[in-house]
Amino acid sequence: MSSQPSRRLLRRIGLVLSIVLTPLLLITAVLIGFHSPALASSHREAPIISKDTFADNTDTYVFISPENQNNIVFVGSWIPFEAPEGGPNYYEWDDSALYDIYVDNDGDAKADITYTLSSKVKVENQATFLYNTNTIKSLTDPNWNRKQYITVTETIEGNPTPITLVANKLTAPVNIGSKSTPNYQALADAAIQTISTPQGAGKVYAGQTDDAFWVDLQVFDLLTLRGQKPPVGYTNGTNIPVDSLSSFNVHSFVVEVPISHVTAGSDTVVGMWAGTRRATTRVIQALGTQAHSGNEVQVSRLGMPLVNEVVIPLALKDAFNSVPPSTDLALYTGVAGPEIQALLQKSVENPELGTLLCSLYGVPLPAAIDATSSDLAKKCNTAVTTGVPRSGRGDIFDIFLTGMKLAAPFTINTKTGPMTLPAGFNVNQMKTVTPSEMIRINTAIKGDLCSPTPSRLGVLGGDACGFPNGRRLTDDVVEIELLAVAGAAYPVLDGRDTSFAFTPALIGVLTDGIDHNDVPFRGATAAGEAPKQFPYMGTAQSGQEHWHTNPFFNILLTWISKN
Ligand SMILES: [Ca+2]
Ligand SMILES: [Ca+2]
Ligand SMILES: [Ca+2]
Ligand SMILES: [Ca+2]
Repeated sequence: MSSQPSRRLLRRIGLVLSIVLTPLLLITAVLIGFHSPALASSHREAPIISKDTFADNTDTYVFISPENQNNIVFVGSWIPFEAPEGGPNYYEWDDSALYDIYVDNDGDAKADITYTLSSKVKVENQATFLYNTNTIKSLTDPNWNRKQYITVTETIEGNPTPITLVANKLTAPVNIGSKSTPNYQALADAAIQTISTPQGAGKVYAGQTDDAFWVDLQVFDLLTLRGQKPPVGYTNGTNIPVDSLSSFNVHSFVVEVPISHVTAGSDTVVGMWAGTRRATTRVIQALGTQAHSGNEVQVSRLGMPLVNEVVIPLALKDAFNSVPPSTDLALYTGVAGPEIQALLQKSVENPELGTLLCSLYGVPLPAAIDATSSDLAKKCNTAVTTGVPRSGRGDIFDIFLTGMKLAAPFTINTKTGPMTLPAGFNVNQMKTVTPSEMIRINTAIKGDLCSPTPSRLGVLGGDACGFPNGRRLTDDVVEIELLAVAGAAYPVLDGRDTSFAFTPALIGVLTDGIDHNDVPFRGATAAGEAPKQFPYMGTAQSGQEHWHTNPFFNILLTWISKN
């Protein structure tokens, strides 16, 4: 497994080097030549939500539709680590939860459009313990005993009456195996719903899919990146990278609508995040029943990947899951008290991950208090003035909280060749800026402006159509964020510390050896290729085929690829 990407990537290096002009891109090119690294996006990232699996957002994505450049696609995934063979009560949407995808189009950090998924299970035959009593040949097949129906609404801000886009339609069953679900793809496709908006048709899918995130979670062993030499990798034991999420499924809610349906006025940028709501009160009743009542409150939230995982400190993780982006600025500027303000601001503008990279592995940080000091407290921290937002790392602040505007020229790869964007170029900042955490995408950056060979490193790879300008399924966000924390984007987004230069020699260290998803996305012919077909996520993996990747399997794959 590890030998294949390196040959492919070496070829890409040559390609990139031949057209790269800016130092940042050179750095990226060097980076591509080495193996990559890791952190899970938002899987079990906070103490309380980790005990509420069915409400746990795992990832969010927003990208221009590969099928239609006039459409935008929003994806929310939930339920981490779904083992495909997890029966007899297989994974499904939680009927007592509401799953939301939020879109802000005017920059006030409040949702202007909310897509809400709810579900209802109907058991056809209570006399069996089985999920299905024979092969499931269609969604309406009576052999599928535990059917689930979905409803999707669209709520427009200011209009109290939601619009029903999908009314009580069957979703797909889970992918069990070749006896129960021999033609799983057809079942999943049958669950795709066509929806209509005033600006044109769209699509919805809400059901089991492959988990599109990939990462070696062993990174949480004191920031170990397997595949690297010690001290970054291990001295003893297994040092082979593993995609910890390989072979696992999630449940995904995918909404595709015309771009013009979600943008406002002349602003081409929108922000998106997802969340889960639950009723405040659950009453455990006699005979194994439960009752849910009270207001629906948010218990999970996810915009940018890895924010709650590695940016937000433990003390605030579950609180973060409970608040909307519209409260972020108030918390950041001290409404909840000076301690929280200081903690939040430090978490973003002097990220702990950067301090760890610097103190454990000697990665130099931008705007270090004293870059030459032998005192790690000075060398490995950036000064932050509490109460003055963006006084610390402006690059991290912009990427996560406002969207990006260039502080210095930056060259991207386009269909017609390299194009240098001038200082001041607006990558993905809305006209009105309310600092708040969400994924922002400039819907005008698409088509010919994208790199003809999409870079898994997104904007850092010279591909303006990738993360953190939106997030595609193929973007290697673990690596992009490690690089960003190490200052790869600092010169073009902040640059106030003119003595800082991102060190190419360090780039090979910040990789986890896992470059792409374990299975092809929908419509693609190989893992790592861009998806071509709605709902874009890889087809749910089968319980029959479930073989969780382990180092020995990797060795076997490597051997097979060489022989
Ligand atoms: Ca990676
Ligand atoms: Ca989560
Ligand atoms: Ca708004
Ligand atoms: Ca996967």
